[in-house]
Amino acid sequence: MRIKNNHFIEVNLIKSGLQTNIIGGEIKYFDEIESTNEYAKELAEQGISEGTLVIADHQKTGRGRLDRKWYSPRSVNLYLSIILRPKINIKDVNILTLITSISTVDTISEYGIKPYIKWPNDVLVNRKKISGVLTEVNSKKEIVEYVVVGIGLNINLTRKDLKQFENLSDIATSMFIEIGSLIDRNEFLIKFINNIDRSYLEYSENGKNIIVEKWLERWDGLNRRVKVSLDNQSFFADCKGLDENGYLVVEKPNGDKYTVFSGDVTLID
Ligand code: BT5
Repeated sequence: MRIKNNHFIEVNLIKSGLQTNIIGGEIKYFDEIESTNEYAKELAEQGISEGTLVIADHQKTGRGRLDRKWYSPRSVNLYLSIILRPKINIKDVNILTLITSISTVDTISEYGIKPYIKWPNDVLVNRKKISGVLTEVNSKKEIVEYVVVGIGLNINLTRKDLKQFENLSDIATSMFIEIGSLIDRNEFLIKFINNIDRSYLEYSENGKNIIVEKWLERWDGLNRRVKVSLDNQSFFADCKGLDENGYLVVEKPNGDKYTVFSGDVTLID
């Protein structure tokens, strides 16, 4: 079955639904782009204002972390990047990824789906990935100049679509695959951006502890066994929580605690 999606992305509709303080003041929309993150970084370099959103219907070279690809077919999903200029130290940037994952979980939950977060940036449903975040930062010394938060959300993607991309069928899902009905992408985006904006404001006003707490409530990794893969080594450990900056704390079998700043963490149970 080929899905016919009547819900085009409509910038005016989105603007009229946003109830935000910071995000979405300016929206740049593209039918097609290389990568919304790449373009958002160019805009940020040129000094564009905080909260600018870059949205595309299709990405030709959508990117994941560590030079991986993000499958970005036309007219079914959401691909967007948000330019932020928080006055924070570079060590706190990970909090923005946490905010994004929390907002993704909360928005998807509004449709009767039960997602949860896998550290650092994935949102999963029934153990399959429905969304990913790529956070890129530019800083001067320790202070952040701008952050581009890029989000890919699988909305109306079908199982057939998934077969066209290497190895995705077993590890990815979409809202359509989970609930069997089409989602209005404009409506979803409005809810999502409103949620992120609220959470970002909460962070600016109250600090990061509340964000870490909310993230932990939406995480299902506590005490679970993982394989931690770093550049030059890997080891097994049990997940224990987040440190104050949002990095994963694990415990090795000998009881040593280790904080994972980057790299891959795979659940093995
Ligand atoms: C991520 O990377 O999960 C971050 C993805 C961010 C994509 C957004 S889209 C808008 C913005 N512009 C961009 O160019 N990027 C951002 P990572 O954790 O490295 O996961 C990448 C892996 O997820 C791939 O190696 C695949 O296994 C899998 N993958 C690729 N496309 C997928 C999709 N559409 N749905 C689920 N999984 C996917």
